Amino acid sequence: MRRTLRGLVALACLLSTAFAASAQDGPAPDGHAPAGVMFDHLHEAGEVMVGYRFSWGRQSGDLLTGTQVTPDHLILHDACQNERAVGHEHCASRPTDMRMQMHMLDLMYAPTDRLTLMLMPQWMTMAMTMEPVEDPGAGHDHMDAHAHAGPHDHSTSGLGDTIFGGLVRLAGDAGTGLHAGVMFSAPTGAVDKLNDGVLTHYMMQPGSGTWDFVPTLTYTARMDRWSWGGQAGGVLRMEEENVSGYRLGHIGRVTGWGSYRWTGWLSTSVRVQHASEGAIAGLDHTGAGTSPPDLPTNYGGRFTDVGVGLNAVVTRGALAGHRLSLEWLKPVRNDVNGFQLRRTQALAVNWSKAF
Ligand SMILES: [Cu+2]
Repeated sequence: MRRTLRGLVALACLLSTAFAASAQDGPAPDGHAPAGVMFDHLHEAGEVMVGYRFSWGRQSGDLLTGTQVTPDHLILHDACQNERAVGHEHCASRPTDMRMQMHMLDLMYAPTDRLTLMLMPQWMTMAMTMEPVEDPGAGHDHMDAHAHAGPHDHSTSGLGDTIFGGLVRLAGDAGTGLHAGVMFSAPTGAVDKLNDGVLTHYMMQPGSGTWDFVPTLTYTARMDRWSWGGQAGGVLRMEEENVSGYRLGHIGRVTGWGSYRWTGWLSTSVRVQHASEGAIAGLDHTGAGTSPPDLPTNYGGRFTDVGVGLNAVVTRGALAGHRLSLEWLKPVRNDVNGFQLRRTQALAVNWSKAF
């Protein structure tokens, strides 16, 4: 009996030293936040990091009003209504599916332990499927006029906005603590992409068109195999309108996550995020004005997502220090302004290596 007890104590001591060692030696997979969180970590003085972030988002299926599915007759009569619209506009078409892809270069350099500089250029690709809205009250001629259209796709791609700035350590060290992100977004992405000769939907433009302030406050902590963190941040548009005469809504966002390290190279995470986004301000450029995403009032809302993620890091060998993380996000609540396609899922994938 006593021998068994002594054996257990020895095992416990051995395991705790192993855990302590795995928390200290080399890079830890949970040293970075889940893949969908940006501006989450700092570097030590002199360190450079090169990274690539990919994110994909999809909206499909129902057209929502607030949290509810929009009935067909409202899509036809209300979804394209606008105070500024001339006359009475009916929706001619509605989106049924939208895919967004972002490719981002993630460059970091820390001149001191307290400051890490970041530069993040991006490339955007957007694709949308639309279908005609049928008007049961219309005459036969009216139906024929739209009959040739059927579902159709249109897409845009191009350089997105360029994010740059610094992360400032307020307390703690490289792995844990509190830091502020003072980032800006330069309007390098286009806001004048056309579709059928008129300005395409705001959501299909690769850029915001305005200089934006992107502040964040991030807290991270760890204990043995557990780590957790939280971030509050936003996007504040610093100009009244862009070259196309409108301005996207401001965004506020809070997120919190917890992560468990299974081995020295692998951790998994759970995350909750809530975002609130304003409607579009300024002139509406809906030349045709015949589909919901052409109206500035059909943008923004309150969105809650839950994400599960996986972080891995190579701990030894020729590829030591290479990080790969992946996170899948599921919107659990969509509360949209106006009329909008339901957000269905999103994916974030990161690779990075520090030198
Ligand atoms: Cu980094």
